[in-house]
Amino acid sequence: MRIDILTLFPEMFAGPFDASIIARARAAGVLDIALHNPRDYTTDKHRIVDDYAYGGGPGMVMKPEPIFDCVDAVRPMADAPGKLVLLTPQGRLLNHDVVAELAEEPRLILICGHYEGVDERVRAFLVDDEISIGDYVLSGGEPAAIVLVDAVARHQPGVLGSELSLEEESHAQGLLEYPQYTRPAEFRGMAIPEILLSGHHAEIAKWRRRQSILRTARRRPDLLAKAQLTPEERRLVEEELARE
Ligand code: 6GU
Repeated sequence: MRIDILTLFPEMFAGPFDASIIARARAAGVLDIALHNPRDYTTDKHRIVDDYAYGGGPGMVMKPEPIFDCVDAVRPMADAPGKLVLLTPQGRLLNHDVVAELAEEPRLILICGHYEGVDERVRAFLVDDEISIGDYVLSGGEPAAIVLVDAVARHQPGVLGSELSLEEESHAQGLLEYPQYTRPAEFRGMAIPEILLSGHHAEIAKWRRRQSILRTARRRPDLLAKAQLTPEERRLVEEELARE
């Protein structure tokens, strides 16, 4: 997958893209990331990328020309035209399904918004999609782009140790993940659940499913409402929550 990122602050990506999963995906050749600065596509002496809002009001707005010109230059840098995504708190909320959908694209071109926003003509006439990572305001789209790239990279073939870990993971089934333990089996008087030492794989799988369901019921009832549970599992939730 190819990802182009248009940003006024390319230096913000150096750390996150050079460590862990993203670095491994890039090294393996399944993820090709290129950074581009719209400021390099200005034509005036002062390389101005923002201006006052028509109609007045506080804050600056990103000018349309450097963004349109940058996109025009970046498009032909790879074969696929790419899906053009604006990162903005006004976008649709990123979740597991949206990540899985974006991960299927051969190419994404991400635009990181800044200041009070971008000129509306970028939204209306240039971008294909708008994404937000949550209901709070960041000072720019860069941290959101990093989140999106990380989440999408995990879906690329060969990036995780095994493809199974993606399916098992939190949210893939619409449930939160079950509790995980590693050695030692007892630490400062805290023992792990005995079932995990039993070697009964089917019983362990049942325990984990139960833990996932109950944890989701307690912490994220909104997710549980949408999850695929058997009538028996629904009963279990009712019983356990009634007890608390
Ligand atoms: Cl994508 N951008 C900004 N500036 N703030 C956000 C966001 C994006 N997602 C949540 N808050």
